[in-house]
Amino acid sequence: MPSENPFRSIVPIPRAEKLFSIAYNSVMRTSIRGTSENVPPLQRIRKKEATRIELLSKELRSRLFRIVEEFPQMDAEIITGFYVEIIDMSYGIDEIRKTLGSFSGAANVIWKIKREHLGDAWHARSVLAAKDIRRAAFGRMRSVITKLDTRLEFMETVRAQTRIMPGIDLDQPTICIAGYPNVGKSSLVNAVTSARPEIGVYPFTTKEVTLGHLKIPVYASGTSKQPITHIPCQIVDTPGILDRTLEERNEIELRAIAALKNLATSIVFIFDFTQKKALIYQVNLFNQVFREFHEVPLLLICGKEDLFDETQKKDLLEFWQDNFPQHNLHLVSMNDSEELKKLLIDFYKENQVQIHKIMNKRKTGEV
Ligand SMILES: Nc1nc2c(ncn2[C@@H]2O[C@H](COP(=O)(O)OP(=O)(O)OP(=O)(O)O)[C@@H](O)[C@H]2O)c(=O)[nH]1
Ligand SMILES: [Mg+2]
Repeated sequence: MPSENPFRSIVPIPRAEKLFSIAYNSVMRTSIRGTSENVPPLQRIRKKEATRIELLSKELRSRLFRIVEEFPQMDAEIITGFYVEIIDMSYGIDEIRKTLGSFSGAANVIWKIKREHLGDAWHARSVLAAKDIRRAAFGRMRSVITKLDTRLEFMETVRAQTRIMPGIDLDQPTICIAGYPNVGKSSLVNAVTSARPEIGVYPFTTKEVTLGHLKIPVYASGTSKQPITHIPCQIVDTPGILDRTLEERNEIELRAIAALKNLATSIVFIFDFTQKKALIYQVNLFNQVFREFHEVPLLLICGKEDLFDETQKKDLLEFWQDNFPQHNLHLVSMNDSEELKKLLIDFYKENQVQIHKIMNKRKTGEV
């Protein structure tokens, strides 16, 4: 499995007009050997125009095949399942396959056009006829490319969007930050990593899955002051998820689910008890996540601690103890980045055996 975003290095895909004109200009600039002044004019022009037909066909075909070949195979066996799911949701894998297939089809049509005109160019009766034959071949090739315009535009949209997706390394532990909208997920990622996801007062501020990194220090012994090494860990910010069934979820929520399903080796679930009306929905959502991902170590955080007074904090923790005695809840403020880092590092260390078990399963495609 590649550790980088497999779409990052695909070169921009031009629109039809541009694709044709780049190929056309390159062919018309090429000097053709064996067409010097001491060869009879008709013979010279026949060779020149026939060669141009060959060259344009070759140029266009290689440009079309390059687009097809550069795009990674949309197969979860080959690229991380996360990418496959996200791209399928946004553009449809079948649509992409069909579009790439139409580029290969067009390349074959261009090859046929070349074959149909080449003999005529070599046997042209006059200089003018040779040029006309070449123009006719070029015209037909151009119209094949023009018909691909909306498909080329579509593939360029796919390329531009997919290249900015995070590069995931399945060899690193991955903590996915999940929860109801507006609870402080991006604020946490902002506090513990150098990533700067957008933070907003409105729900669904985060629309895409984004990535930050946290280094987990490893000490030789419990008394060592200096770490001997660091374990790199990916922290994934996800869009908010509402309490509803998979069928009812919007595309933004489904991106969060795709990250939890395909990337998470542990999950931090954040509650926001200041959203009182939504509390029941948050609890339902937590139950869903807990059921669905029961194998994955789960850390529960209640954010916005700074907005509660001491009595409210006490009531809140009592409420939690009475209703969910089996789950520990950590009350924190997203402004306290040191405490948050410590919480995440301890969480990793307490669960590292299970985390690495899940990492191995993900790499071998077992989960
Ligand atoms: N006072 C206080 N405000 C917080 C805390 N954490 C987050 N906020 C505020 O809560 C709001 C939402 O924070 P975000 O980090 O964008 O929340 P989110 O869960 O990423 O939201 P979505 O991406 O929309 O799902 C912002 O106005 C933050 O400033 C906190 O610990 N204390
Ligand atoms: Mg967010």
